[in-house]
Amino acid sequence: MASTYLSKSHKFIIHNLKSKNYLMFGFINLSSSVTNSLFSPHLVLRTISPNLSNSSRINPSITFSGGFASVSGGRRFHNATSFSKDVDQLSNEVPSQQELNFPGGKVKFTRKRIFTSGSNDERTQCYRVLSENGQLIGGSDSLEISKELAIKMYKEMVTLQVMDIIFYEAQRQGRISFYLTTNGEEAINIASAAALNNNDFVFPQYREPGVLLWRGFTLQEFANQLFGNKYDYGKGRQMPIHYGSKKHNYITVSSTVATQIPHAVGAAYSMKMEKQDSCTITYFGDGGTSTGDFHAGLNFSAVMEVPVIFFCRNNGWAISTPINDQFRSDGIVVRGKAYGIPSIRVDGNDALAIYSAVYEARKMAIEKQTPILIEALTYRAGHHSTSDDSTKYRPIDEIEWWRDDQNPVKRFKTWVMNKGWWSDEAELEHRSSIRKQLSQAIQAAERVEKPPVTDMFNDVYDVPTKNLNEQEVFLRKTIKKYAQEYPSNVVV
Ligand SMILES: Cc1ncc(C[n+]2csc(CCOP(=O)(O)OP(=O)(O)O)c2C)c(N)n1
Ligand SMILES: [Mg+2]
Repeated sequence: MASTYLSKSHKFIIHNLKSKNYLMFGFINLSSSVTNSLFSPHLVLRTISPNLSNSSRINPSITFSGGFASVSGGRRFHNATSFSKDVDQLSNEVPSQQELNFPGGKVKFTRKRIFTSGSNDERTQCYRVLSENGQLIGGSDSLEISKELAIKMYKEMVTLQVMDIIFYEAQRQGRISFYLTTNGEEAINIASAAALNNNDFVFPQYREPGVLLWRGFTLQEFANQLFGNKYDYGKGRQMPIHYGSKKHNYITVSSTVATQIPHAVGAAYSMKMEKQDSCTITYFGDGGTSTGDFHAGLNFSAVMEVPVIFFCRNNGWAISTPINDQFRSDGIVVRGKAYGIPSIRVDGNDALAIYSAVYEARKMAIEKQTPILIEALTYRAGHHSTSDDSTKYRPIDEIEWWRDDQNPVKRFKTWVMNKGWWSDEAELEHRSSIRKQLSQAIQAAERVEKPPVTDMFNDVYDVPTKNLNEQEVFLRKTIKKYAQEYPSNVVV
């Protein structure tokens, strides 16, 4: 579309040098996108004669000047000068300072045939507040964090670590079918959650259970989902780790990579229409940025100016694919600029930097009604999931360096300890209490019966289809015939 626009605009200039009988108008028809579909703003190009320019068929918010479309009141289309001036200037030798009035702002001309560099010679800087040894870096922009908040953040990071250890072991013991840790990304989980409000909707990937934990999802609720028992809100239909909670405004995890991104944009757009004092946040990995949904989501959000925070956890790997095999850009943060989105790169292992960045991002998103992109640099210190062995494709030294030297929980702990807010005794007590609670939660979740077989077939069709009915009858017969192959607590 952009190339069509350019070539048509170009033709327009030439055309008008010959004759002024026809004008070319290009405009973004925003109104139809609102009424027709959330995801289809129409960029419309039209050629009409001047006598149609006052026609009621033309969007009255569009003003024309210099032959280039300009949306009055729109913040991205402005600075039009007179038509004749453009023509005069273009017909002369082009002075180097001359600018082209183009939608989005003035563009300077140059005589130099310069291609913009595609290399990452100067990489985008990374915002950090806490040094690797847990010391506050002097002069850094950061928000004050109260003792109460800091302790809560630290305790939740530890809870997440203990959850990962215990649930991972439960999978290894064959008690649950699958698990996936947040190892190395605890600060991202907890510090970002702490900077949000509970009325902000979360559209997660699968490595952010800490956000749900922060909002009050209980260890028992986590265990119920992992065991797929009748108290699982997903009725046992999903694999473990597909948590979701209506009460906590946490949309259910979808393991289809990046589908949550356009959903978050659409929901943010509805918040904008309803003038709500909230935003959405969507989390995704570096792998998620290699999908079309990521690009469509970013572009749509920028054009529609919606309050969404895109939080990319760039942890270096998409299962066994390293980031160098995924993109050649300077990571993810630079993509924001390409789409017109304010963006920041942040140290993903620095809880204070994440907290400050997300807090500010939320404020900007709501006050300015704009999307924000955050790229957090971190490392997936665990295997991708229990179905993976990452030592097969990456050096153990690399894993250990990130897990030990760059550990986000250790870094934050040093800071809270130095403040005198935390102690080794408090740590022991907290860890052992969480371990105990988890062990009880697992035992309880295991005892609870599975959802009834009928739940596998309902909630989709008002009247189940013939083939669904047949499958249900077949499944019931099979369970009865091979009862020893099925959990004894399935209600058939
Ligand atoms: C559309 C789609 N393609 C591929 C997969 C398989 N898959 C599951 S997780 C994953 C890697 C995602 O990596 P990333 O987004 O970086 O998240 P991370 O696991 O590193 O947190 C892939 C390719 C999928 N689930 N969905
Ligand atoms: Mg990744």
